[in-house]
Formats: sequence, C-alpha cells, structure tokens
Amino acid sequence: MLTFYTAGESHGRGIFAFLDGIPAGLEISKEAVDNDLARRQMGYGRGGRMKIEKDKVDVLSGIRGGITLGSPVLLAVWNVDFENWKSFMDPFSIIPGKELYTPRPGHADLSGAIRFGHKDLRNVLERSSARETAGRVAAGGFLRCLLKVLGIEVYGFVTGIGKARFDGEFDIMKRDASSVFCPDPAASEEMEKEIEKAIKDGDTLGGNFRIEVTGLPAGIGSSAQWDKRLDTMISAFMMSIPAIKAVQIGKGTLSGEMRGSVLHDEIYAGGKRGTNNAGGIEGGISNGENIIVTCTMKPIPTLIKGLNSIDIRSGAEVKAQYERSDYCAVPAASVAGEAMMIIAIARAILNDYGQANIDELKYAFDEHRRRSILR
Ligand code: EPS
Repeated sequence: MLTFYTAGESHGRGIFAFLDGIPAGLEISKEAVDNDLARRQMGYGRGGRMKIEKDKVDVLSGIRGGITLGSPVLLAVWNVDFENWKSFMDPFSIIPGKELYTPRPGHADLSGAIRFGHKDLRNVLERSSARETAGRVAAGGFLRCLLKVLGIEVYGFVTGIGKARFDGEFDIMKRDASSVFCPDPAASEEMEKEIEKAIKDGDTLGGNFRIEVTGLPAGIGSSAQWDKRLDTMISAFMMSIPAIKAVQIGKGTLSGEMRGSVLHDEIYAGGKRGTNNAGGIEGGISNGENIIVTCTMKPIPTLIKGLNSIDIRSGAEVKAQYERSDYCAVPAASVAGEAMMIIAIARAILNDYGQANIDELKYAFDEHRRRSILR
C-alpha cells in the first residue's frame, strides 16, 4: 500500500510530504519535481505571495544518489515567507498581531474553529491554506517518475474560468504557452479577461480543469469491492484538493441526459472503441482508453469586499476580514490535480503489483499490460 500524507502550515517553516511504499531502485529527477513545483506557482490571477516563494523540493529521506532506497520518503518545500512570520508562527513562543476572529464564508475558518475548538481562526486557516498543495505536487512529481517507467503520463489543463470555456484537444506546447494553462490562445484570452474583470471588482473566480492519463492499460482497479474501484480512488483523491466541489469522469453529469445507445462506447475487433464517453473506466476498472476527469473549483473565499460574517468572540454581525490572497487559482489547482491523479494511479497500481524493487514492478506490470491487450 502506498502511504501519502502532508504536514505544514502556510506561514510555518515549510510544507512536507511523506511517502511510503515506493519500490527501491527508482531514478528520481529533482529537476522534474522542481518543474512541477514551479508550474504550480504560475497562472494568471495569483496574489503577492507567489512573488515571495521560489518552491523547490528538499529531499530529507528515502533516496541516495538520485535512487529510491525502498525506505520512507520525506520531502520538504520550505516557506521563504516564514522569515516574515517567525514571531507569529514559532512553535513555542509567539507574539500577538496576526489573530483572526471573523470567519470567511466558504473557507474552513468557522467549521474548523468548531471542529478543533479554536478561538483564533489563524490556528485553522494556516493548515487549510492552499499552500498545502505544494506538498501534494512535490509527492506527485516524485511518483510521476514511477509512472513514466511504466509508460504512463498524466496531463492537466484548464477548461473553464468563470464564463470562459474550452472544449478542444490537449496540446502540451500550447498549454505551457498559456498564462492560464489552457491549450487554446483565444479561450486563454477570454479566461484572462474574466480574471481581470473579477480583480477590478475586488472579486474572485473559480473554474474547471481536466486531467488526462495516457498509457494506463485495461484491468487496473476492481469491481469486486467498493474501495478497490479505480473511480472511487480517483474521485476521493481529486475531491480532497481544497476548493474542489465536483469531480466528473468522462461525460460526467452529461451522462444523465444521454441515451444508453449514444453514451456507451461500442466495442470493436481487438477491443477498440470509437468513443471514450466513459472516461477510461468501466465497472470501477480501467478499460485501456485514456482516463479523463474534470474537476470544478469554487471561487476563493478571501474577498477584498468581505462577505457578511460574525465576530466569533461576541457573535456580533460584521464583515469578514480580508487577508492577502489569490484572485483565481484554477491554473495552480490543475497542477495539484495532476499530482493527485498521479498518486491515485500509483496507489492503484501498487495495490495490485506492489514490489520491493522497480525492475520487479516493471516486469509484473509489463506482464499485466501484455495480458490486457485483446487479440
Ligand atoms: C492562500 C492564501 C495566499 C495564497 C496561498 C493560499 O497566501 P498568503 O495568505 O500567504 O498570501 O498565495 O497559496 C500559496 C501560498 C501557495 O503556495 O499556493 C489561502 O488562504 O488558502
């Protein structure tokens, strides 16, 4: 079983990711992990914090000379901003000045304060910050190296921001040339305009991103038990990204409007399909087509013009407090989405074919791939 956890506060020392269950002998490219971390920091609509941070992975355990040891992996992404927050975030001795008492509607502030019994909302928001996704992306970058060895690639791109939409084909060069990670220049411009309008109005925006997986053979996941289904794993992993409100596989909600004769992907000689409306999963098992998942992100809850709220000390009605924040983080969320998809697919594969060594895993997986191809 692949174990994955993160730790760390937004303005604390750093964000950390813990991975256990990675086979030994896997070559890790630090450059590739740092590239994912850098992409997560980009995207039009980010706030001032991204000018402070220069995220890079620091590997604290589990690899030696660029090769995994088969032992637990601990990754750190240090917070440069910690220098400015030291006296407010020290583990043992803090000074007053950064307390928050007016919960932002849509944020974990209020529900977290009730859950953990905190009066100072900072004790909640420091962990519920989207900064935590840096740990996910570091872990995803690490496991991207594992999927690559097995012939599997994972891509994310933005398909909507506010009212602007994109529904075309993926192209990595065009995505990387876009300020909003959308592989279409005209749609990117529309998305930028949507963000500009929101910024001008002191507002925030959400949107959609799509994650595609290529090279995953049929037969991964299981229909035999609810928690072994590939769609169970993928949707839980994607839904766990902060601010995600919907996860759709293939045609998703449109499936409810389509007839069976139109929706279902007909099977031809050699198991070939003419369409991929199922998004690559049937009966909780991969069917050999690309995995296609679309996620919807809600607008960021930190608004310049604070929404109606209360002061949790007195219960008096006041406006929610503003904190420095982003206006739109859908492009960044698409990189977190890639990472969570990578971790979900790696976990599904390691559930079935987990081995102590990467060569043994590759051998077992290649055997599976051979068996999955119909003649
Ligand atoms: C966030 C608020 C902003 C974002 C942050 C998430 O940070 P700050 O409060 O320091 O300005 O920039 O995202 C990141 C720091 C990041 O690396 O993604 C929030 O409240 O969730």
